[in-house]
Amino acid sequence: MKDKLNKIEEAALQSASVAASEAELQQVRARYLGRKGEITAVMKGMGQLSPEERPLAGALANQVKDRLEAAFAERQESLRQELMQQKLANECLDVTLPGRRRRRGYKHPITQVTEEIIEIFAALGFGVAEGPEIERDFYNFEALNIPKDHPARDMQDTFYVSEDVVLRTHTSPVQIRTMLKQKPPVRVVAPGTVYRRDSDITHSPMFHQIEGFLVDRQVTFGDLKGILTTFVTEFFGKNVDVRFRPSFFPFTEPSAEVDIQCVICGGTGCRVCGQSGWLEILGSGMIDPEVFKSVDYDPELYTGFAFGLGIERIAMLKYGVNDLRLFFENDLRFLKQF
Ligand code: 2U9
Repeated sequence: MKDKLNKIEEAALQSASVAASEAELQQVRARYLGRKGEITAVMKGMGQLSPEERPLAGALANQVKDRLEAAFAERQESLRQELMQQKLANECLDVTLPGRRRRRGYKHPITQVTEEIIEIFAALGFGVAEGPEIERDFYNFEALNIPKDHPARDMQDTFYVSEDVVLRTHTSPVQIRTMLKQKPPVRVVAPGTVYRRDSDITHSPMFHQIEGFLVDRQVTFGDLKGILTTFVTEFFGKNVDVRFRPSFFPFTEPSAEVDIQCVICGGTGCRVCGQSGWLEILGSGMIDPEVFKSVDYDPELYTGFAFGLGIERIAMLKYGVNDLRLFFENDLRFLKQF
């Protein structure tokens, strides 16, 4: 009996010492100390011993059992330590490493310029209005005194959805809709996307405009000049020269285009300004009485002015961009510079 127990103990200690994980050790433990284990079997067999032999054998078996329990516990602890050391080595964290820089998004330059223009006009008391990009002929042309045979209605310039429906060629229909909803005094700017059948380095079939208008009693061309000069000097700087040049639009009379001193050459003449020293930046005029009639404003009572500008063109001049298509290519190397 004693020999047998010694052999079992030796084998159990050997197995425990080579068990490579807690699970393996658990199996070893079950094999020797479990309900069907070898030590348990020996203890169960003690019934066959004589009553004199039994206490000694029992004490011996219990001692072996206790030593094995202790040895298994010790092995288990050292396996746990090993595992912990391994984990610490693999999962080490260097808290002194510099953090990863997060890349921030930017507003598109066209959005930035649009917001800057809106802000200047907001400070002058103008609100903001928006409208649909797919428009009825009436709002885009008819109400704006653009007669049926006017070149602006030519298939060359306009995307037709149907005979009566177009992609708006300017944001002017927003002003028509505003006037139909609201009586004077009104002061509104209308920013938005517009569409024209045109495509080269200075024209895109989709581009952005901001138009504005003011209607009240006794509004004069002097008011137009004052507001637009303020806008131009706020946007391009106090020192830039401004001039008003007579022009024609079907929806304004009289009409004027506004030029600034060329921001590239300072007025001496270059390729950008076509050697003239001046850059055209917006169109404007006193709203034609015919337009007032189509929105049921009394032209005897009210006068007003309107203006329009292309945002891409203004952004190109402000930032010295020479190809309008760059704004629509979404190349981050370009966009990041704003
Ligand atoms: C109403 C009455 C009048 C808006 C105006 C212009 C002159 C103009 C162009 C600038 C560059 C369009 O983007 S562009 O090609 N616009 O020159 N726009 S007056 O006049 C209006 C608008 C609405 C009811």
